[in-house]
Amino acid sequence: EFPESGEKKEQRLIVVSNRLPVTISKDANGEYHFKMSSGGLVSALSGCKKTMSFTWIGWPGKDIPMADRETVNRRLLEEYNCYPVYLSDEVADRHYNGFSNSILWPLFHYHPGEMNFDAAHWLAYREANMRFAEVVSNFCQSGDMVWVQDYHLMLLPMLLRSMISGESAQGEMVRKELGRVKEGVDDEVVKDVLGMQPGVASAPGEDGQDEGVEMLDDVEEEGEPLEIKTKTPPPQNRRPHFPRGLSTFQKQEMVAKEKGKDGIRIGFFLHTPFPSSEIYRVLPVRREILLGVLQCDLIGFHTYDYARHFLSSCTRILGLQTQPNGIEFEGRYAQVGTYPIGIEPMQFVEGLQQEKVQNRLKALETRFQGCKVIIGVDRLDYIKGIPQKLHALEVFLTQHPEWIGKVVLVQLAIPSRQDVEEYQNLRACVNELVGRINGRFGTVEFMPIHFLHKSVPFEELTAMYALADACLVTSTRDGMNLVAYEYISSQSKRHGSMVLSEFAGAAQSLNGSILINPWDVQSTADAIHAALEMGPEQRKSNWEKLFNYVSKYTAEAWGTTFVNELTRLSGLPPAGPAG
Ligand code: ADQ
Repeated sequence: EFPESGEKKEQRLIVVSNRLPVTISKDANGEYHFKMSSGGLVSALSGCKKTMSFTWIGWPGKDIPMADRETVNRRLLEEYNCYPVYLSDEVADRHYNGFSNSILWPLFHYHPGEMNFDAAHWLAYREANMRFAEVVSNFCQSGDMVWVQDYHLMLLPMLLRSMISGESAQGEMVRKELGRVKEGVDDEVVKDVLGMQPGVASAPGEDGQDEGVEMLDDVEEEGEPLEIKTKTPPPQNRRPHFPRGLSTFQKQEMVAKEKGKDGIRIGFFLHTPFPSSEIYRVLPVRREILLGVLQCDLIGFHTYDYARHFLSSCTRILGLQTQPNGIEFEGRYAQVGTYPIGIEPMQFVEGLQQEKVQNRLKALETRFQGCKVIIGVDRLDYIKGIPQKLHALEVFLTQHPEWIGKVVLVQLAIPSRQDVEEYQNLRACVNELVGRINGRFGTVEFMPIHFLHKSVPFEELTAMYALADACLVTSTRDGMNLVAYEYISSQSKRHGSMVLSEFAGAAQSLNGSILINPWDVQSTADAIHAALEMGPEQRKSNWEKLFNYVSKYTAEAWGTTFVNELTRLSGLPPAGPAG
């Protein structure tokens, strides 16, 4: 499309993530301050920003009083290209700590035992996704690309699609249910809303209105084996008359065109693993979550296995037929692909040149002279396999006492999700193990484990990475694991060994690492030994392979590849529109 000026209209990209990359604070004088964070996603999108007009939509991390919102919103948009989605504290807490981190997170990382399903968390998850959909649908225009990030927002593609097109009744259905669910979530209402399993079909409202809710009518028309049933016919005045034989996709586009919101492409990327369908099917709302993302044009995962698990869950749970690279749903084709994320290695390479970092590195080298250093850097999360790492070190030191006093593990653990009970239990467990191992192998002069439960600044992190002779990643499941990438980027001099769990997505890419099964304590202990004893030539050749990969598959390349692919897609099934 060309605007009147004759210049090519700039492609607009809207990135949606749970948290905005800006932290807002208010000082004693009531003045607001904003601080941009430098997370991986921020650098990943730097490439797209060069060629597109770019806006980021997300939760700002706190509720802002109504009276201040206008000022805060304006500054966020003008200074940071950010647009906030406000959530009440309770919805935010249940959405983030409740459903996202106590239900989806454990399940997606093969910890069903840690999953605490709670109907009120589910309602809050839907409500938060609905708030996001409202903000995004108001914001977006014809031809926009919307890229939704991660497991916090898996209903958003469906809700957004229904809002921009007004075609699918699902969004309205959820809104109607949630309209009856006031904050504080009443148990009777929860029972009422969830009493309509299977699927998400709703009973007609109790509030006297007989506005029926139509669910996935086209899917039934097209003979898909979904269990969801139409309850009552839709009110005639809500939908235009469509010529016979149009697919849902075509109908959605017709309505969206009238609203000036047609041709909007939606992408979704999952940063965690997508588990095997045998694990995924444990989720009480397994259908809803799948249906939530199926309205996308492009669905991305870190690895081929995650993509395959997603497709087989669609087959087994929704009865849909899939292609190796996607799935046709309601006349739209959702392409499914693998887009392994990376980092910006030059940030570490250049960071290492800074005088401050060099001075710190020298000081650390003096401190640890005559002693090899193994580094571990993890959020304190049960998926990171920190207890397994400590057990393996204990076995290694028991079997190789000649190394006692000659190797230390520096374990940096960034505090994470401390409001969730499982994380508090993990912290106690790790503290106990560190104490036990240090008590057993330590002396007055020497401690085998240096455990820091805090976030460390970039300069310190880079110096630690450069110092270490080996890096130990023992995740029991991990979408990708960027720590491995950061370590490799900081090792141009030492060529340290990378010991990497085969259960981290990174294991599929980082050829040149020593792969381990963290559940196998003996082989992990053996890998620690091999890493420490490896000769310089082998280390150099491993590192060159690894660094080559890390330099090529950067965060920026990841963002650009995904967005370019999304730009290319029409939403139509490969063989043309169905019906
Ligand atoms: P995370 O689970 O957070 O990310 P990871 O990819 O390893 O895991 O990234 C962690 C980041 O936190 C790294 O940049 C690291 O430097 C930093 N960090 C960790 N501990 C720190 C400490 N003590 N001090 C300072 N910084 C620290 C999720 C998925 C991953 C996936 C990413 C990106 O769980 O599997 O790789 O998203 O998709």
